[in-house]
Amino acid sequence: MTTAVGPESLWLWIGTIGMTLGTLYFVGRGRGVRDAKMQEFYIITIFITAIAAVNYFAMATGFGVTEVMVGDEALTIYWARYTDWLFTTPLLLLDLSLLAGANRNTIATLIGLDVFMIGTGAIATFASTPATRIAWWGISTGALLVLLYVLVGTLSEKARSKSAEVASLFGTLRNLVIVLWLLYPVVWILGTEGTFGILPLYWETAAFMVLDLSAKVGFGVVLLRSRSVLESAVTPT
Ligand code: RET
Repeated sequence: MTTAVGPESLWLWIGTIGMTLGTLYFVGRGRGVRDAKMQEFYIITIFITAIAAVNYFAMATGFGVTEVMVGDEALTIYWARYTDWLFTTPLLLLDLSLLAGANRNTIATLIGLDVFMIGTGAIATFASTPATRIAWWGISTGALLVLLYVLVGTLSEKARSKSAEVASLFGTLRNLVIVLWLLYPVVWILGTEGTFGILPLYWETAAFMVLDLSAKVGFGVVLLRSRSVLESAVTPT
């Protein structure tokens, strides 16, 4: 089950290499961390980039790609994005939740909304008429907006009860997530999936690669930068 991959494979290979290097870097940083609570951050973050690395590899080698007919037009669909996002976006939210000291209900709400968002986004991607594609995109984007609302409300309030440095790190990561995550539905709708034909597949693939590397490797670098901040995050106050 392999499909010919076009010139956009350049970006998919850069994504594969970037995610692999990110994984190795986080493994290196995590060595020697003994505290079980602190290890959680490293384990989660390592899985985020490792899962992305294999999905990028699947896309670059033509496994993670298929065609979807919309009317009489055949769209090239990189489905492995969705298997990547389905697992990695909940893990990113888990990192943020642990940092903020969120309770179980808040974590479940965030991850529930997230899976709902990626699931309905996948339906949008495979739907066979432009109108239904846009409708599912709207449903998925609605879930994203509610998710970000919880991030800004409940989760930020939780983080404020932590030490000043943890609250500040949380604020940085939260803002990064807000900006980057909002760009995904924009790239989707302007790209080939949106069927408006504004952004060709080549540039869409480049845009998703830059977003994915920033949202995963960039996020992880900022999160794991300071051991002392993480230490204070896992110390009960
Ligand atoms: C889709 C299309 C439908 C509308 C929306 C989307 C949102 C995707 C998001 C993806 C985030 C991915 C991340 C990857 C990790 O690096 C599915 C594109 C709202 C928010 C952060």
